Amino acid sequence: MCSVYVSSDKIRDQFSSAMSAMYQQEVPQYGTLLSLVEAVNREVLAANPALNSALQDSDELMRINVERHGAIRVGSADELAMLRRMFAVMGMEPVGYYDLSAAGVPVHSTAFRPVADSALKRNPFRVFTSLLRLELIEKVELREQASKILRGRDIFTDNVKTLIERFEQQGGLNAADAEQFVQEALETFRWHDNATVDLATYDRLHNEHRLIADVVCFRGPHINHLTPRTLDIDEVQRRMPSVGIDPKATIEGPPRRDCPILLRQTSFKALEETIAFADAAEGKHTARFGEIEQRGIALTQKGRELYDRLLATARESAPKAADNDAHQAHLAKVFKDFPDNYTTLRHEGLAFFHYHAVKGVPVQGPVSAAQVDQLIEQGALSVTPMIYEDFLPVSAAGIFQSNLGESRHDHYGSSASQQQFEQALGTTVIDEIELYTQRQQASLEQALAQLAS
Ligand code: OOG
Ligand code: NI
Repeated sequence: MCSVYVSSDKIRDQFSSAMSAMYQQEVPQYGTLLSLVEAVNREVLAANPALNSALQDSDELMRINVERHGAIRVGSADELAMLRRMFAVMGMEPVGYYDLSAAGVPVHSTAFRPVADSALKRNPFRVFTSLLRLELIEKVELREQASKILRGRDIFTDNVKTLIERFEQQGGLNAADAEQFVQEALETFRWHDNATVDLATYDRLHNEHRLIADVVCFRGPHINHLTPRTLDIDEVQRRMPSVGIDPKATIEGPPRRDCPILLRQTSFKALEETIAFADAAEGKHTARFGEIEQRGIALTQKGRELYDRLLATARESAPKAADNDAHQAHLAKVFKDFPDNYTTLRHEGLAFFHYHAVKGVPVQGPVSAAQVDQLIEQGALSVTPMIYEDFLPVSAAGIFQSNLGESRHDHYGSSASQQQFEQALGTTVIDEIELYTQRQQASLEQALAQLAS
């Protein structure tokens, strides 16, 4: 029977495109950034036919044009739990746990994103979602005031809540409901230039931490950036000033390599925005910024440990350079210890791959997981890098901080609390490494079964 329901993949695709259109209206610089990224991606593909066909072969070329990640920050367990249900309508699940308190940001986070190969191919839209940790506010009175303000708001429209319940009861939404869902869900992420509190309250919360004011003083968790994916982040960073965009000093993450790993990111600061406060006072607030990312291969636990170790070595052996070229040169030197060809990355179990059976190549000898190298050599089996779909806590801290201006908080004494986060969320987060492991295993089994048949 043909389903009357719209697929979650389609709803997510529609939502991500509606969000992009809304953000383009809200933050014109985002539109400028999209054009720049598009132009650079086009040039990279034209100059590099091998990359072009590799991306085409791994079905990645299509998704790059629509690929975005966004970020929001919410204030309470109830808000986070309802968001989980909202994202589920779009086939997005919580993956990974990120503790930012160690970096002086009073939040912990997860990424809502699709998990299946087919869903990622269609549109890998992700939202980095942070929950404010009110318990980290030291002043009891201020903590209670913040908590009271948050209790008084509802960041979801009545209609979206009805549609979420309908989705859960029916197991899907029809076309008209799906369309309405997209519009209503968008409201949660919209910017409001009027605060719900008076200027004095805003200032008190802002003095505690700028992020606390951002979460507590508005009607909803406005989307604070929407990030396109580039194929050459160094080039985009270089060209940003020529289109009037001032990037942060350095690119976060690993250095430029022949085989890109994990995730590289850079951001620019958004302009100060005028806010009308509840007591009719006018003030300024800076929350929204722009960011670009370049994605590479996902690393295994072993690969990730090597990455973390080298990154720590780089940070210890030299303070972060103010200049990106110097920072990159230093990183590149330290990362010489990280193999930079796919064969070694695979042999040493440092990264994840997709396996594919190659049609029309006669197979010699047995077909089994133990024969993978021989089958690859014969040309019967091919491998493509599995893209990293997640985030990096150290990079995320750098992105947060570059947008927090001078009002820095050194660190919070508290430690990570995944359990507490999961309790608020109403479910456990998915372990990202386990997910990559399963996908790699499934692709290998499928490819071997095809070769054996
Ligand atoms: C999120 C910052 C983290 C990323 O790409 O690592 C992030 C935020 O500022 O809310 O978006
Ligand atoms: Ni981001």
